[in-house]
Amino acid sequence: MSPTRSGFIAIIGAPNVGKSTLLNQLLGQKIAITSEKPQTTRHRILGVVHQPEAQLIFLDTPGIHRARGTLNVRMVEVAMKVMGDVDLVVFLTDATYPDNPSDGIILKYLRKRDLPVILTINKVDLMEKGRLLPQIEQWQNAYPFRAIVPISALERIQLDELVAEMVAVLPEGPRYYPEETVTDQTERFIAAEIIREKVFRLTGEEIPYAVAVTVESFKKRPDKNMVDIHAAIHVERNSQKGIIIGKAGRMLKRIGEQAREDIERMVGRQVFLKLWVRVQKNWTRDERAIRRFGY
Ligand SMILES: Nc1nc2c(ncn2[C@@H]2O[C@H](COP(=O)(O)OP(=O)(O)OP(=O)(O)O)[C@@H](O)[C@H]2O)c(=O)[nH]1
Ligand SMILES: [Mg+2]
Repeated sequence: MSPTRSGFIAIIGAPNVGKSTLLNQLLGQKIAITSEKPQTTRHRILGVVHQPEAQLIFLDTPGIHRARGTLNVRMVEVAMKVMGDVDLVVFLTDATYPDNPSDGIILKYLRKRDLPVILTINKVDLMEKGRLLPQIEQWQNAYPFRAIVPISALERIQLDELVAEMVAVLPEGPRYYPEETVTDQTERFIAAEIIREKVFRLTGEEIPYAVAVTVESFKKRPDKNMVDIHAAIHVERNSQKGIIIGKAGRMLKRIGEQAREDIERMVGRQVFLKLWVRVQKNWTRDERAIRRFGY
């Protein structure tokens, strides 16, 4: 039997390029929330792929960009820190956004390090093949990547090829996690994230960035196949509270219904979800509040 290859792989990229979508597809399971709005991911999220001869430990990260505001700066710091502490970086870009200035920030950082990097051009399902070649050439001249792999995370195009390239770069090593480990996140944390995802997906431009979710209680009823979850949605202003609640409470109801369905799928039980909205003035600029919300 050949020895196991294993290691930690950072999924790095500008906001909204599809990092969390890629992580979920590689795992075959949804552990990271995704949305069409940038700055969806706020934590480092670990997911483990087990193969007969390899173990790949992925770290999904917040999108790197020129950050303004205390919360955004914190998120970028999280991503930068992850990048400095892995065996391999998967640098994800968006084929439909070739001259993304955030890619430039990442390149600059990579050039200062001596890390193996695989460039992964995502969303090729939205592109004609011919338009991809000049992009690949440009990237080849920009950095000595170990490989350049065009993929579609959403349509699962070329994901096996990408994994093969990653395994080839990883060193021989132990299995760091037991076979049954998919992530280090708790169900309680993922439940909070799912609620935040629904806010991101259902509300307009301004609201998502002002939102944090905390699960105040998460209790499995011993007698019934049921979980009781109480969670608070925090916003920065009264006007935002009004939008989240919606006319006659309709928005909050939709958020709750959609979140409940996803959480039920995750825990495999019926869920009773109680949501409310709290105003915490300007929390995204308040160091202490940011920490209290787990960022
Ligand atoms: N067409 C297409 N859309 C994709 C693909 N991959 C991701 N998306 C979409 O791109 C948007 C962003 O995806 P995410 O996975 O949330 O992106 P992210 O890089 O994690 O974003 P942040 O966490 O905000 O940095 C979502 O609407 C996805 O459905 C792809 O291969 N093709
Ligand atoms: Mg993400």
